Amino acid sequence: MTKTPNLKIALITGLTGQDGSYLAEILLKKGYVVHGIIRRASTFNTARINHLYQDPHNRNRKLFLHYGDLADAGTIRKIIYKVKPDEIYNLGAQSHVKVSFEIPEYTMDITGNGALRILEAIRDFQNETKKKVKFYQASSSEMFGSAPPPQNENTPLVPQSPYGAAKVFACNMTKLYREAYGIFAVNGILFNHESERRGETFVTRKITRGIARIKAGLDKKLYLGNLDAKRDWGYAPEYMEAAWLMMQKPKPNDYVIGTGETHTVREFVELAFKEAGLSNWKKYVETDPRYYRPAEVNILIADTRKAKKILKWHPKTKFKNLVKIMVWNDINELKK
Ligand code: NAP
Ligand code: G4F
Repeated sequence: MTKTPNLKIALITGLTGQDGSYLAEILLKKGYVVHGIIRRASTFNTARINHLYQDPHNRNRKLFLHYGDLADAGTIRKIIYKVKPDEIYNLGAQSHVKVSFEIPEYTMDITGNGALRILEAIRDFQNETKKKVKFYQASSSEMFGSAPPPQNENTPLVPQSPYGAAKVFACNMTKLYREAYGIFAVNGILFNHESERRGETFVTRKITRGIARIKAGLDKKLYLGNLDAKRDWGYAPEYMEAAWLMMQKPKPNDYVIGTGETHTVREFVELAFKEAGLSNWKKYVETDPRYYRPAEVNILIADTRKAKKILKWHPKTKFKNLVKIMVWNDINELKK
């Protein structure tokens, strides 16, 4: 791999996901060369990054894609040795909490062990080449589980799902490799963040897509699970800026990122229907036990004092505006 002098090189796992696509945009704008690991699929999985794609024949291209999988240590290692990244962002995961109850072992392998595979490769790469590589782990507020809010970097981790437990493992390994081997490794403990690119089965996007379909006359009902759960919802692109900031500090550390505000799923539903001009949401929404989880995280509220003080990071998009952005995006998408 030829290295263009003075350009920082980033490697992103989970490039094709919501966060990976925003992070790639941010890093390309900052002048990075970006490498992303993507999974082979029988259908295209690159919709979120198609606008960033650069022809492999373009000699000045800054975005490179590599096939790989977090289950496959050998390929991950090969890519790291080939790319020689300055910064690795591990955003790849089986990221759906409800699904993690159905495929717990797989979730642990990808969401938990995936991080360890990268850390081990970094350890060897640094030892052999003496080149420093920084590591970002996409940790999650789901790790707090049943710990009472507000939650910060010192709050005990009491996960309530296989996904949460897998993230705790990856978070602990990240801390351990920082302390034991001196690797620049950080945990970004991010609370729920949403956007127009949010996966369609997470509750916010499920609601806004459902509303668009009801408004267009395609569906009559929207079926949801627990409407009483409370989440601290922010806007995804701002959270990826925070991830980058953590990697630019002189010393590695862990940071909680969120808005400090919490809302029930019911509040999201009510506001989103109202925004779309459908005033009586109860006419359209039904609860279905299949969307309930065997264990639930009841309430999340971020205490972001550390990020505000050290990273100078502040959330900008308020809850009401986030709902508005997502509702109109889905209504307009459907019209297209
Ligand atoms: P997402 O949209 O579900 O994206 C997950 C990414 O991981 C996708 O690119 C996916 O590839 C990839 N992936 C899945 N399994 C993989 C495997 N076996 N090997 C390699 N890549 C694999 O998630 P997101 O919302 O962008 O979240 C990014 C990261 O932050 C995740 O680790 C998530 O757990 C964590 N997180 C998210 C939030 C949030 O609110 N969004 C909050 C805290 C932490 P495909 O496109 O091929 O499926
Ligand atoms: O949108 P959700 O599926 O997100 P959840 O479980 O909070 O997880 C997300 O945020 C985590 C950060 O805390 C990330 F780490 C994780 O990767 C993911 O991005 O569900 C939010 C709430 C839950 O309480 C759920 O029980 O909405 C409730 N809910 C109610 N009805 C529903 C539904 N969730 C989904 N997905 N689908 C429903 O029909």
